[in-house]
Amino acid sequence: MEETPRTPVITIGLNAGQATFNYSMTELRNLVEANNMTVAEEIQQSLTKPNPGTYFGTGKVEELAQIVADDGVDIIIVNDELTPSQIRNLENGTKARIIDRTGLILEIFANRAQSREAKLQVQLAMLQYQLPRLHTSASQRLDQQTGSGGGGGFTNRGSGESQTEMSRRTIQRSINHVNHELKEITQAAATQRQQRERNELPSVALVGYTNAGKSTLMNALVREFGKSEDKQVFVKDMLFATLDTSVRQLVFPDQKKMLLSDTVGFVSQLPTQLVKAFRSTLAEAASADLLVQVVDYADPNREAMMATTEKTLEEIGVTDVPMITVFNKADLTEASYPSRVGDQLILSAKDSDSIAMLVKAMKEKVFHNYVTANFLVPFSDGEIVSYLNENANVLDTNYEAEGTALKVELQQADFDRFKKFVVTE
Ligand SMILES: Nc1nc2c(ncn2[C@@H]2O[C@H](COP(=O)(O)OP(=O)(O)OP(=O)(O)O)[C@@H](O)[C@H]2O)c(=O)[nH]1
Ligand SMILES: [Mg+2]
Repeated sequence: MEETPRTPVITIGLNAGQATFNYSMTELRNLVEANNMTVAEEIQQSLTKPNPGTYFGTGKVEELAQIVADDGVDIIIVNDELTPSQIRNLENGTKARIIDRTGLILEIFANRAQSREAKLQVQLAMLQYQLPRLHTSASQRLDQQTGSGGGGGFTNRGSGESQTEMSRRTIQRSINHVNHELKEITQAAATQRQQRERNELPSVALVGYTNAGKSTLMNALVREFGKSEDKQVFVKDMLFATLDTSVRQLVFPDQKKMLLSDTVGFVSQLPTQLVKAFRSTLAEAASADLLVQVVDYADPNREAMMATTEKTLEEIGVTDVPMITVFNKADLTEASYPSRVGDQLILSAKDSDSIAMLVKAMKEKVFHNYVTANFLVPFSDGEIVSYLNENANVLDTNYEAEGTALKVELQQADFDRFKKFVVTE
């Protein structure tokens, strides 16, 4: 397949002395490439406070205009979210199209969305991003119209206003429409989740910075412990490969079961519109019994990426779910793996000993309400024996005169249900 040529762009960031500045510019470069563009020139301006009108200082805007004219690059990507009027003023000053960080991330999500739900969620976020912008840019046009004098001031104002109002109404109507459709989809998902919760299976959610290897880990676990008909999830070396939540059931050789979910990755300053729109996708993490934070151990910016993940989890209201941290891609580093210290694991998703170590750690964390007991089940209650064989870890079975004698490791809830068959050794 022929690659479409990447569109060259200029990136620019405001350096206010924040420790994360360089990392955020690297991240912006990755976002640019994820959107099939390439950075022709990277510029920064040291300024403690943005200029309210143009975000950057007047000199910098002139410099940008010069580069645009000289290099023929006509898109400028700004590292932060700008106000609508800042975007407009910069566009006027540079004669280039301005895309802010939020707009860029929204574009990437829009290009990646596959499922109906993801598409609707992105659409909702985009509409919500447009709404205030539409208002201001339209009223600005209005100012220009009235300011330009001439006899038509009043009528122009009138038509301008009604046009804005009309566009606003159209967008608002679309928002309502999308919201309505999404509600139906998410209600179905919530019902499924409730059903699963009733099944009392513990749930584990893979979370973390985009491209860390969450989906690769999910696939490795499903390959070994999933049902044979379970599909593999999409894996690719790119930002935001996953935009949907997938849930799979894992069954271990001792009959213990858990639900594992894989979801959208994070990036710093994930637009609030997106976080809100993807709330239902991210709900899986919020309701999990355990989070597995996946970190790209081979990335020099991993500390900042972890901080980003923790901040995003806080933003979506996930604050007190226990967590283990997986430093993944150890095969690309000098570290020996797999290794584990407490709740921190260094491993590689491509290595089977690593997967075994991860499984052991996850099981320790979620299967703590298990007990081991001896049962004597009368032959007339054969269905209980079947139930235990399917749902518990039967360690020993003997057929005796009075019934089936079993030694079983089982959930406390099951133990309570079958208490009357318990015998002491
Ligand atoms: N060498 C190596 N590569 C890995 C490992 N785990 C994942 N990868 C690669 O890293 C890239 C991203 O993996 P994904 O599993 O798609 O990452 P993700 O965290 O699901 O990313 P998003 O869905 O985009 O948030 C792919 O090219 C994987 O093959 C690993 O342990 N070692
Ligand atoms: Mg993924």
